[in-house]
Amino acid sequence: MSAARLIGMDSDTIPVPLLHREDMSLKSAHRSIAIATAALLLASCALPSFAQVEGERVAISSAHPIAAIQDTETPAQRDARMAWWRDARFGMFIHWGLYSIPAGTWDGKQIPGIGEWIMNRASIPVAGYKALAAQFNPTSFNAHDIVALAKSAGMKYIVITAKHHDGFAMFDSKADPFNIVAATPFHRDPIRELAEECRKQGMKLGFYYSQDQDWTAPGGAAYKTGNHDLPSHHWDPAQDGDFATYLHTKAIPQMKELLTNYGDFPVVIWFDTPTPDMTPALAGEIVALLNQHPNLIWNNRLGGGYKGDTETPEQYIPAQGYPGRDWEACMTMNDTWGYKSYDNNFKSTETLLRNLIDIASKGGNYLLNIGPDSKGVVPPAEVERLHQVGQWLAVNGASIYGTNSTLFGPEAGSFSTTEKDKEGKPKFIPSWNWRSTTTADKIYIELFTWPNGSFHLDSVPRTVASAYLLADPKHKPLKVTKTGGGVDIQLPAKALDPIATLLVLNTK
Ligand code: FHN
Repeated sequence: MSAARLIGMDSDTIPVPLLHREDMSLKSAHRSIAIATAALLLASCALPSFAQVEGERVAISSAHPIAAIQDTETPAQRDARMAWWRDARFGMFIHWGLYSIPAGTWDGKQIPGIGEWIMNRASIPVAGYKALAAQFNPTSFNAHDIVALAKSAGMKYIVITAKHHDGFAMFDSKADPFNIVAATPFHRDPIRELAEECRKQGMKLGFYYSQDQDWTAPGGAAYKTGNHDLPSHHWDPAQDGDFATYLHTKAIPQMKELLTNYGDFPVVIWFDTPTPDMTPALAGEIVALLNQHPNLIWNNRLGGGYKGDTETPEQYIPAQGYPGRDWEACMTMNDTWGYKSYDNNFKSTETLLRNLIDIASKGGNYLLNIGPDSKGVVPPAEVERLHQVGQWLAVNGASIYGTNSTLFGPEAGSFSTTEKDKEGKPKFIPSWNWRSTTTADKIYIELFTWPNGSFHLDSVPRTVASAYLLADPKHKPLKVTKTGGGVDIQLPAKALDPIATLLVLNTK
């Protein structure tokens, strides 16, 4: 029986296994009963929540053992708390850890899948994996350069893996010795160095923390890959133990460290891969901690029925965003989050920019990943693309930061009448001619395809007073002709940018 069924989720909330997310673990019948009991208390309030890996749904509930800030704040308080994040639109995700040493290869074999999952995918024993720490000496890591890279790309916040599923803390932790300061020859705390640099350079900093999966701490959860056995999906007896004990002795103490040792940071806690191990009661203990930091933003991946602040579509852009919900699409530049030496399948700058614009036009944020190598060097292909994205934003950023979603909609594409998506629903086929973002007195039209002569809108819900191209330093007025409820804007013969030229409509 799937874990989801055991905890009484309705059919709308059963996680659909995908890729590495092949199954979820329950460690014992005893725990199943506890989860089922908790679920019975909450089942009447279950609401579906979407947006993690495409096709997957997780259960959320409107009743919680410990109320979270999202349950108690007023809409105005929420708007104030989310304001900087909504304006930011573009952030840097950093996946960096011990997995950057094997970089996708173990025992001479290239291990399929994402690089940071190598311990699980190659069934590396705990002791063998932990031994990597003695080799980890990323002397080329430079917090100044990484923050400057994010700035040059036009990113407004950074979220770094403080601890990924491998259990290795990339920060100074007194709660657990398997960390970068205590267990490596590096002896430095990159999280502290990044926090200091972010403060200097005016960047916001958030921490990713794998609260549920931990493959090196006894009792930590593990998703199934390959032939890892039920009920725990562990591959080494050293992983066996009690989940609540893991949470009480490692995860919660480490989250306390992260929430108290870095001054005004983190501004975001980015949870990941919740399993049924995270009962509403256990998640409530984490929420009690989060509640002590009332400005914090946290995502929908805590588990235990909490919806958090943000939907987190991963590696895809939803057809219409999530009206009424904050959301952030996280994506890789190649096909891995953690560094893999032989993954060169990088997306083009055009694709990255189109993604950013598409996401902004639907009211979301873009969290774009970099994966530094074992020396702390960011792959040059990533640096190059980020600089190019930043060059576009330096000219056209007004159409992205602090904007709202489109007033139109059909320009994004349409649903196929024949093809189905991963959930069996009509597949969304994007169209790549243009997108639109808005502010109170402007409509921005991001033109991917340059129209011949003029750009036409059938209907505009505002009065268009004038128009110009954002990349034109003189903002020379373009001829605007009213046509019924719509407008025609006369354009020059050539686009000003090969990827996206911004047509700005001043509106009343
Ligand atoms: O398993 C992780 C994965 O390694 C990576 O961290 C991504 C980022 O969103 N989250 C999980 C998969 O959903």
